[in-house]
Amino acid sequence: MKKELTRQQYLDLYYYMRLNRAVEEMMVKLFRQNKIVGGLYSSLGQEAISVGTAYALEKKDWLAPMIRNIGALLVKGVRPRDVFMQHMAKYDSPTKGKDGTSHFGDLDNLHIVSPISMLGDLIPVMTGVAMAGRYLGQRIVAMTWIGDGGSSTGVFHEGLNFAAVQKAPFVLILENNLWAYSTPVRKQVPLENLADRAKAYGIESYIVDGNNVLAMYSTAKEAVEQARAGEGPILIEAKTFRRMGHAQHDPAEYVPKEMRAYWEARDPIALYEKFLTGENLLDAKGRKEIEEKINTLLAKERDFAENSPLPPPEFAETGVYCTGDDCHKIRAKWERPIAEVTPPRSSVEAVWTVPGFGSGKGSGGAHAPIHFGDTQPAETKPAEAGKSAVQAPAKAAAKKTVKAVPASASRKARR
Ligand SMILES: Cc1ncc(C[n+]2csc(CCOP(=O)(O)OP(=O)(O)O)c2C)c(N)n1
Ligand SMILES: [Mg+2]
Repeated sequence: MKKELTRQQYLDLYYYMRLNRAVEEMMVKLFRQNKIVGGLYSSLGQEAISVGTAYALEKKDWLAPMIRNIGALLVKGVRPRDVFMQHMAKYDSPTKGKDGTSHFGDLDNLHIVSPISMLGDLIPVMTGVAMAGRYLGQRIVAMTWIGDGGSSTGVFHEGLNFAAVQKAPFVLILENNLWAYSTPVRKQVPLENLADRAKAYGIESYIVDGNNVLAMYSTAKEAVEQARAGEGPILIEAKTFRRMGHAQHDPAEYVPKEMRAYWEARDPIALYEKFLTGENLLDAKGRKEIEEKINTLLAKERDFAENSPLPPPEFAETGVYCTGDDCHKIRAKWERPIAEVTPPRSSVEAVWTVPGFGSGKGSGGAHAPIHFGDTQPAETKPAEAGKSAVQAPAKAAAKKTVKAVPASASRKARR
C-alpha cells in the first residue's frame, strides 16, 4: 500500500467502506424484522472493490451497479435513506416502491444507470453510454461490475467485444469472489485468471487484490484515465471472496471452512485500518468519531425510511406505459452542434478522435486481426463519398475516427 493520496482521500475511502458495511448490517436487521421486501444481498468482504473503483470516477462519469455494489452507490452520492427505502419498497424511494433492492438509477444528477437482472447485460448498455458520451462531446467514462459467474454469459463476451472494437471509454470490474450461487469458479471457468478473458478482445486487463482498497483505487484510477484518454476499454479482475451466501436465504454451507477462514483473516476494512494506523492517519479517537458519525447518520436515515409510507394501491397502475414527455423528460446534453452529428452532415469528424479506431487494434496493441489477404481499412474523402474508396496507409487510418464509408468500399476493405 503506497502513500500517495491526500489525508482526506485516505479517510474518505475508510469512511465509505465503513458506511457500506454499516448500511448493509442495518438492512440485515430490517430484513429480520420483516421490513425488507424481496431479496437482500451482501457485499461483506467486498467493500474495497465497490468503494475503491467508484472513488476513481469523476462526478460527470457514469456507473451501473450490480447487487454487491451498494458501496459504489454511496460513493457516487446516493443517500442511505434511498437505499433503505428502495429495499423496503417505500413510496419515497427512488422507484416509489415499484422496484426493490438496488434496482434504481439517477440519470439526471448522479449519472447512475439502474441495474439489469440479466447478468452481463449492463456491459453493452454501459458501452452504449460510453459511446454516447463520446458522440455528445463529453469526456466521460462508464463503469460497471460483473461477477465470476456473470463473466460466462454470452452477453459479457458480445458486450466486451463491442466495447473493444468501438474503443469505448468503458471500465469493467470483474469481481471474482470464487462463487456463483453454489458453483465454485473452478467448476465453471477453466482459467486461473478471469482477466485473461480480455485477451480475446485485444484489450488491457489488470489483476488486483480485491481486499486492498488502495490497490483497487489506484488501478481503477489508472484504468479510468486510460479510458478517458481514448485508449479503449479495460477489464480489472478483483480477487476476493463472497463471505455470505448468495442472498439472505442462503447459509452457504457448501463453502469449505478453511476457505472462509482464509478470507475472513483478510477483511478489507481491518487491513485498511492497520495501514491507516501505521501511517498515523487514523487513531482510536478518529476511528470512534467516524463510527459515531455513521451511527448518527444511519439512525436518522433508517427513521426516515421507516416513517415513509408504502405506495397507495392505485399507484400500481400508473407509470406502466410510456406517456410521452412526462415519461422521458431526459434530454441529451449536447456539447457540440447537433447539426454536426445528425444527417446530412453526420459524416464529419468527431471532436474527440480516438487513435486506432477502425484499424482492428485493441488497446493492448498486439492483437490486430489482420488476416491473410486483408487490406488496410479503407478511408473515403467526403468529396468522393459514393465513388470509390481511397486506400490509406495504416498510420494515417489509425489517426482517423468514425467515417462514413460506402457499402461497396467497406465490403472491399474486408475482403
Ligand atoms: C443471464 C442470467 N443468468 C442467471 C441469472 C441468475 N443469477 C443471479 S445472480 C447469479 C449468480 C451470479 O454469480 P456471480 O456472477 O459470480 O456474482 P456474485 O453473486 O458472486 O456476486 C445467477 C446465476 C441471472 N440473473 N442472469
Ligand atoms: Mg461470484
